[in-house]
Amino acid sequence: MTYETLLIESPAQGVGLIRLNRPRQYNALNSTLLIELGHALENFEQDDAIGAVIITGSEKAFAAGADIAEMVGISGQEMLEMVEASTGWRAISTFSKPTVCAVSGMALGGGFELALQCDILLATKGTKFALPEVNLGVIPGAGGTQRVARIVGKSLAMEMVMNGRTLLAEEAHQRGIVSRVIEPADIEAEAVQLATELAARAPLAVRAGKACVNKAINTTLEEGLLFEREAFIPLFDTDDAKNMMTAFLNKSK
Ligand code: CO8
Repeated sequence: MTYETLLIESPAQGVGLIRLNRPRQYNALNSTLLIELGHALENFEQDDAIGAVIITGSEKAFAAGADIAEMVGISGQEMLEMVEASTGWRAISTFSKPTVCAVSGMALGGGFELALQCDILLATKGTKFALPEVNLGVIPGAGGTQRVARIVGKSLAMEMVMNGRTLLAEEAHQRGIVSRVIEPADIEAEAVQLATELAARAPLAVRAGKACVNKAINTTLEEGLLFEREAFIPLFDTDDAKNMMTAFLNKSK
């Protein structure tokens, strides 16, 4: 499948890669890109050969946010219609397989919000993360205020949302936004290696683990523990659990 704003690659067995590809606009997320992203994710969701997906951009930019040229002058109602048509947001938030986001250059506004919806964030040294929507008279609208506040805490989240404060990758790493900071030359290889490992693991266990961690971020401990119990028990009925525990005891693969 070819897209106008995305490149789809298959860098390793079991791994799908989506590359945002609007180089002249710093990969700004226009409606076409967000619809194509929804389509590409849906294809990977349905493809049993794919166990993990990488989302990345270019060395210069992951994405500079929503496309301002599309938003200028539109009404709230028109924005609502645009959001509802942008299937990529829904697709990333419901995607069941693991996603690795490899970010270089900058992840601003909606670009940062897209990265925050991936499961594991890797960033190159010096990459800039920011929610600069306030400079345009609006606020983040794809979960940025909620997700950033949950990760970094109130005070820094307030600076980022109300004052557009930028975090470099190193600080984003210290604050738990990013799990690894990597040399620019190595980020893609590291993302592929990580995604390959994830794709090779027991898929039902990986998906259950993803769902549980996401639940932890969104609910009380009590509800989260119940959710974990409900995800944990059925895994004992899977062939993977039976075979992998037997293999461990037999000291075989
Ligand atoms: N949208 C559209 N075009 C953009 C964007 C953008 N977000 N960012 C850059 N571009 C375009 C520029 O207009 C310019 O186009 P042209 O060459 O035709 O003039 C080209 O990219 C290069 O940009 P610059 O000349 O500005 O390049 P610089 O290197 O000087 O600066 C920056 C690069 C820092 C990326 C700068 O362009 C910038 O600050 N961009 C805007 C960043 C921003 O404000 N992002 C937030 C957007 S709002 C948002 O994301 C809301 C999300 C809500 C999602 C809700 C969904 C549910």
